[in-house]
Amino acid sequence: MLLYGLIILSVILNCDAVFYPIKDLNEMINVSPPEDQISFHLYHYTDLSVDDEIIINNETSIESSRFDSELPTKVLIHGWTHGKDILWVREMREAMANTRLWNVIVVHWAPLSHVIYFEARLHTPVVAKQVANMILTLKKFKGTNMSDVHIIGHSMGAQISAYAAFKIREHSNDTVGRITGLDPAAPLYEWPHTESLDEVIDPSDATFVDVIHTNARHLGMVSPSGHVDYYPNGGENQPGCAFWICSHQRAVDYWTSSVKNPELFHAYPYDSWDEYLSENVKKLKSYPMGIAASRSIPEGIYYLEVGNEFRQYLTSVNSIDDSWT
Ligand SMILES: [Ca+2]
Repeated sequence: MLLYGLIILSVILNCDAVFYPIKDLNEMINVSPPEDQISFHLYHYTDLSVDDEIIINNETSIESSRFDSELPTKVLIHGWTHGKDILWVREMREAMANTRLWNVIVVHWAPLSHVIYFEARLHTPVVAKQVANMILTLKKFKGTNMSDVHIIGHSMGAQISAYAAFKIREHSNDTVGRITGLDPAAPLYEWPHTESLDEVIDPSDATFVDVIHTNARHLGMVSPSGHVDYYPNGGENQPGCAFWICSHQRAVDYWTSSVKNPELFHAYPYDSWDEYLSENVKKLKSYPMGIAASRSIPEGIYYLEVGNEFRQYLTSVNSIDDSWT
């Protein structure tokens, strides 16, 4: 019954999942996925059409890459059914690499993410472990300071970010500088409820944890799970979206557009969305959402209205624009 329930869940969340091969439940739980199906790709503004693969414990792969040890490092992690070359990852990595401010490394775990949701969830600890190993490889060969590492993950990738940071601390006692959760996945993380937060994003995972909720209560977590939690348009449904998956994807659109214009989003620390809406002229001080957020922002929850102003910063809107007019 459990397996059938999980299959139905996968179908609800993504119709493509019905085409994935269904393995025996015992095989899913007991067989560890091969670690070589997770790879790491550095992108550099000098030529964004090619990447330099970073290989765990392989100094040559780093020395021959365009990794710059003088710059902080941003690590991007996709979620379920996605991979490094899906449109939103391409657009995000290019926007970030073009700033020339950071090393930009994309985690590619597509071979393990293109399975039913439950099986992908079982793969995430291995992905997180390898992300931690990759980051510790940078520390080992390039002296990367963990406080200069910022992991950005969408959906299941946000949860992997948190667990990778947990594994880094477990291994080296270092705390990662920042984690950004872009609508962190709720199914099998927030519901059903689990007591342990080891594999779930929370403020203990990094010096600064910021979270953007765009499909809260559905595909994304509703609970505040960072030092700073943003709920654009109330956090549950986004304008132009008729389906959950569209609102869920909006978090990456908002993030990438904030990279292009760090002053695009102004959020306010109201106690609720209704309170935000009730005050036409905002009396409270605003704070940035997106790339410009930092540990200096007072901890708490933030609300803001987002219309279609972000679209001008994207070559195409990655979400399913099912009702946008
Ligand atoms: Ca955690």
